[in-house]
Amino acid sequence: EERPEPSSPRRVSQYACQRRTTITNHNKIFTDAFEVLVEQAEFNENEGRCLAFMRATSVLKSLSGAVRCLGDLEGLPCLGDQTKAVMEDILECGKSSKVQEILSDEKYRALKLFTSVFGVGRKTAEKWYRKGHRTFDEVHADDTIGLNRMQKAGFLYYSDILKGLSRAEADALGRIVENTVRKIVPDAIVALTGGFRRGKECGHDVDFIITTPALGEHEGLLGRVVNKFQYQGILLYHEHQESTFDLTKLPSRRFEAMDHYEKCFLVLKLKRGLVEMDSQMDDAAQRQWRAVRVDLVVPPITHFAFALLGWTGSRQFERDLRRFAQHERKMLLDNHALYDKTKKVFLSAKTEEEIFAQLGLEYIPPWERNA
Ligand code: DGT
Ligand code: MG
Repeated sequence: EERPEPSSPRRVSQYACQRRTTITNHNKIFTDAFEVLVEQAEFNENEGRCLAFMRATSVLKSLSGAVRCLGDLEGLPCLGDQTKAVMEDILECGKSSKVQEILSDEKYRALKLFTSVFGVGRKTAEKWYRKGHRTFDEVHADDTIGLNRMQKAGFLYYSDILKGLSRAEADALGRIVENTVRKIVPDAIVALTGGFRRGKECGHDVDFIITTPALGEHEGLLGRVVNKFQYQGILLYHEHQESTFDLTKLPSRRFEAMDHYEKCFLVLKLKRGLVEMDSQMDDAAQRQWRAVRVDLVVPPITHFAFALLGWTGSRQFERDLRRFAQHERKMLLDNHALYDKTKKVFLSAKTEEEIFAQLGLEYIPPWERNA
């Protein structure tokens, strides 16, 4: 008697830090829809719904093939009735009516537009919406609205920043940052982090971690780097945040809180490549340069591994690393440190591999953290 091969039992973890997620997403049709639902839930401050759709999105991204029917979802974590209903809609009609409805919703569209400006968060967008504004022109025409420096830069370089950067542009910027930093501290460490470290082909900004092998030598470095950018004529905007780092503080439980390292949010001029120059040019394109967003973060060398792990992302990977640490290991993890609540000690680490090991996790390389 012939028996069908039992389908291999799938053991997919509920934690993104126990899954390997490359940039190849076989379920984009579903995850694109979920991302709209996440955003809508964020705008409405519905944290539970937001988390549910973020986790579902992340699980689908980790799959090695496309989901063809709801049966394919058997045994997968984080997929509840709500997410399955949306997927069923997409499987049947090619799109979700719920998502279509949101995409044409006036409030969603306005908030989406406003938050696409560098320096405009959900709260500001909501404020502008409640004043009755729906377009940038309406915002600009309102004298009662005062834009901060970051928002002014955001509008000034809007289309350049919105376009984001290619891998080649990120590499070119990496060389500029590295050359500038090394003129000040020759043996400084400049590490590409964020989405590009995970292997993404494009990104909304480029993120770098900068530090020095000699402890203490990183102090004052960032200010000097920014001065050099200014001198080179490539500095369009910068917001420098001083370190508020405190070694004795326990890791933060709140994920969304920014870390305490000294950092700088920048808009820099990047020279255009020759290839681009040939193509049809509008006014903006006739400039020899374009504006790009760059983040520089400067931890002390002792905390380099934690900063690198924290800034490599993805956001969902980071969220689940922290959740795993807390719920499975009774440890607290953030961009600065790992703390064992049972033993009441900080666990140090020189490399990302050591942090994974301290957590009792299999090491996941950056290109498999696209959760
Ligand atoms: P993108 O949009 O192409 O630049 O993609 P990513 O993944 O580079 O995203 P980005 O640049 O916003 O942030 C890089 C990583 O840094 C992100 O995965 C997590 C971390 N990060 C950035 N901002 C925050 C924050 O406000 N809080 C926390 N906890 N982490 C952050
Ligand atoms: Mg980034």
